[in-house]
Amino acid sequence: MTNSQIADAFEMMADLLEFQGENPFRVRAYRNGARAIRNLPESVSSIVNDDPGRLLEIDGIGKAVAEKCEVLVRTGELPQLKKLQDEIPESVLTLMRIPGMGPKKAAAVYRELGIATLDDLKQACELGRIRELKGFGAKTEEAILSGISLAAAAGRRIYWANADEIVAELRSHLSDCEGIEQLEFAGSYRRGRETVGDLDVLVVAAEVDRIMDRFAGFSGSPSVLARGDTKMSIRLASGLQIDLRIVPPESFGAALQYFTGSKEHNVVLRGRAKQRGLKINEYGVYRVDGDQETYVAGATEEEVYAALDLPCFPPELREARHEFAWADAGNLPKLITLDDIRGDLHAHTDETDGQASLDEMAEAARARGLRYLAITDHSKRVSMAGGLDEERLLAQWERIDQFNARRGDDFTLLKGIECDILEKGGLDLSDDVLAQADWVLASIHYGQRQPREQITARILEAIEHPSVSAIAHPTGRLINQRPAYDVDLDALFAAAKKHGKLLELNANPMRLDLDDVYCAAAKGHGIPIVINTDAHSVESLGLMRYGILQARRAGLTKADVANTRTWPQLKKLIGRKRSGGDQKGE
Ligand code: DGT
Ligand code: CA
Ligand code: CA
Ligand code: ZN
Repeated sequence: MTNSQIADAFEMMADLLEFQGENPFRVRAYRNGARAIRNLPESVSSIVNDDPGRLLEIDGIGKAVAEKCEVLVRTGELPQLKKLQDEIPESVLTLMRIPGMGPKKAAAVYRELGIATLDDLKQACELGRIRELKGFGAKTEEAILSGISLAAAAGRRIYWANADEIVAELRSHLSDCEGIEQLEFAGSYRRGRETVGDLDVLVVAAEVDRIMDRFAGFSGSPSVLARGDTKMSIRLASGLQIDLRIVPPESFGAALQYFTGSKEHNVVLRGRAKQRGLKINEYGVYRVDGDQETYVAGATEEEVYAALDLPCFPPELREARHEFAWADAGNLPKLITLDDIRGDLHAHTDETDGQASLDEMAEAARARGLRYLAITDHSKRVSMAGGLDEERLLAQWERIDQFNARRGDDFTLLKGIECDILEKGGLDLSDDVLAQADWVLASIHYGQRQPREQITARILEAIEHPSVSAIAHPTGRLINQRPAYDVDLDALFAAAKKHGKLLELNANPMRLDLDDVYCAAAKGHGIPIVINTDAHSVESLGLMRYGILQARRAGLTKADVANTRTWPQLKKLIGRKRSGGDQKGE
């Protein structure tokens, strides 16, 4: 079982217990456990197998959770959870997951109005029955209604980062199966989409039965949805479907190309094949001569694309957006890689809501090979996180100076801040303090549902502020959870361009904000992107790779991303534009 599956089980326990009105401390214990496990760099399964006593040493894991971890890992299920799931109609769970709803509100509508399905809830909202419930109101009703459409659109798609964990597990599960000659994961996973609907695995293997048996034994006992001669599908307990296809070696490249997709990319490809008197499908590329078909290519993806006079597109670009035009013009971008990144410009410490100290974050960044890290804790308005006022910020900067004096030979800690853009407009810290920073991120945490003009005006004002370097998570969306602010992005791009400000691609796999499409738009405006982890712990400095994937989907190159530069170069970039210079040639 993966950590995320175990965490899901505890989160489900917490939701169901809370739905039942259980003691909040018990509910909290499961939630904390789920979070601790989700953030854990080690596998809970291996801890249970090696030395279960060690579970109790993990922050956030108490006795109840530790015991249930053991049961889960050993048996693949949790009797208490099963019992709860039997008592509460499953459809109610979908109500709890609507953004703006939660277990308490779901329990209230179930209890008071007998609503147990999304459809009933939607109807009740439209009839204005929800606003009449105690503790609800018209605003909540409206939020629930928009949450319903978001939930419906999101379906059961999982975050790419979770898919990646499952892929790693399945790889290792299949790795000791004899006779596998080639194995590759295709589909949206390979294209690096931010969410994945199902996983698609391709295998070249001599003995089909052996591999199918092994596949059926993955991760507890998944339900086998179908098992044929060359194709098999399973569904994991989490609901995720995995499709396995066994293909002959001479078709492996063609199958990999076909099942990587996207469907839209494949449609264009088929058209191009036809123009050349060729036919392409998941078995290969064929020359068509009357009713005679001759195999031309199929063993590798490279030869499949070459047969159509095309480069082997990076999977991230295969969305039928610009890739064919780029290939025709011979200017397919050389996409950014993780190695190109020199620094991280968004990180928190335990001075606010981060988990590690300033020194720990700095040393961890250095150990990852970064040359600079901006410490950007929250400002005072973000009181929940213990945000910094001017005095505490200046004290932190003094410690940063001391760190650099002591350890700053080949690494620089930058004096930064994530300054809140206030609800009423304006920044949360005084101008003279902000002017002393190396790096200022401005971002919105409150008033996210304000009307378009208001929220846009707030962001534009921040962009115009002389000390602001970049806007962090510019749209505020949380994938599958919360829609973007209603912000006028064209106005935002125009202002960023005019004032020489950068825009963030927040690498957190639940944010990825700006997304691929908007990053490409920003690039079109000539606005440099900064890819930041927004790390709240030493481990989460590793989130950078998710941001890189999204940047690649946007077609960004090393030159498009500001934190591939050295700090002196980057400093010039943000400084020079402020006095109206030209940023070309960096
Ligand atoms: P997902 O699973 O919803 O996240 O997205 P994909 O892209 O992985 O879609 P999936 O799993 O349905 O199919 C995998 C790939 O197989 C898809 O990207 C392209 C290819 N494919 C599937 N069905 C068709 C089809 O009807 N026509 C074409 N041209 N390609 C298809
Ligand atoms: Ca898929
Ligand atoms: Ca599929
Ligand atoms: Zn942050």
